[in-house]
Amino acid sequence: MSKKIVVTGGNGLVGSQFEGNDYIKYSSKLFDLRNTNHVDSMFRKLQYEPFRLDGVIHTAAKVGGVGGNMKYKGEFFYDNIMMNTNVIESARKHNVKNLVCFLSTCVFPDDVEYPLTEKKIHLGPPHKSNDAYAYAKRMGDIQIRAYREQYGLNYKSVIPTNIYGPNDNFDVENGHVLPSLIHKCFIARESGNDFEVWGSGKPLREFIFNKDVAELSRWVLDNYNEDEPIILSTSEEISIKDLVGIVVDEMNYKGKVKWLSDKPDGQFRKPSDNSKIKNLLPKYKFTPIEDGIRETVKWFEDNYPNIRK
Ligand code: NAP
Ligand code: GFB
Repeated sequence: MSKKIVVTGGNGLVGSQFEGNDYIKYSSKLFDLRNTNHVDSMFRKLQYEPFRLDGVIHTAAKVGGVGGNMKYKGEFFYDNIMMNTNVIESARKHNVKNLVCFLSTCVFPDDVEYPLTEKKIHLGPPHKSNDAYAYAKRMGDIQIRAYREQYGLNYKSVIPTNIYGPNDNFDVENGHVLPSLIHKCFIARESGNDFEVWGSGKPLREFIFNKDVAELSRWVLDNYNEDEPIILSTSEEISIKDLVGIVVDEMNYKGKVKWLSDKPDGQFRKPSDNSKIKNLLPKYKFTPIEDGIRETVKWFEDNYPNIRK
């Protein structure tokens, strides 16, 4: 009997990168993962398929950038805590032995000694801009540890930094910084208006390409079996100002960049320590940010206007 891995959120930025016969994916239109009955029917249905369910990569989440996180705190808390709770519990009930849960570097405390390591998740409150989402995600870590301890399951969590790539959500108000910048730069180039960027440009961020996240989290599913989450990061910081410079070059934008100082800067920085994944996979080559942005811009231009936005 062949083996399959369920990818929740299979249409998303990360989920879309799991390609081939190993994977089975369902849209939220078929199973709303906030609903316990839906999640149970998804796993029950899988038991009658002509393949064996070999693991779950749980990417589904309510996700957004600093704007979305500040505006929709209730939804970001409820949707994420319900999805994680349901998926992990139903996987257990249906005898799934291996599962990867997605956290995010925003789970870390705002005020903590840098760099961020896997041991520092619960040492203080997260940054105010995304506290609701961060607390919901932190509970994924607690649930995974509890299920490992009580049930002896090979469940574990990954902590990626800011992810970008083809198939992102290019929503200019609620999306993450890179897809928002690409979309806004495109609109400015086509309309002749200024390219409006939020904040001071001084904050620092770390970015990871969606294909790298998919490859690494599949590796984690197959090879990692620890209660401590694992950070997926290049550990290379870039300022928002320099990021804007790369987007402007790649989009061939010749107009004016206008900085909107009344828009949020968010957390100043969140530098992460990637030594754990580096020690386990010393030869892994992360996609350089310039190459990843070039591929994302090409994908955006090729697919516009049929993009998520
Ligand atoms: P995404 O592009 O927004 O995709 C999320 C997917 O979740 C969507 O395809 C959506 O499915 C699904 N989903 C949302 N609500 C659902 C519901 N109620 N029921 C079923 N499915 C639902 O997100 P992503 O950027 O790929 O994020 C993947 C994971 O990485 C998330 O857990 C996120 O927290 C984490 N993460 C993301 C970032 C980042 O910068 N993007 C950074 C760190 C961690 P449909 O399309 O079918 O509606
Ligand atoms: O990706 P982002 O929205 O989220 O990046 P975070 C925010 C940074 O980019 C801030 C600047 O410093 C903004 O001032 N920025 C500049 C912009 N222009 C724009 C723009 O047009 N749109 C956006 N969105 N930002 C998120 C968390 O934090 O990180 C999430 O809120 C998640 O929960 C994600 O964990 C990885 O990096 O601040």
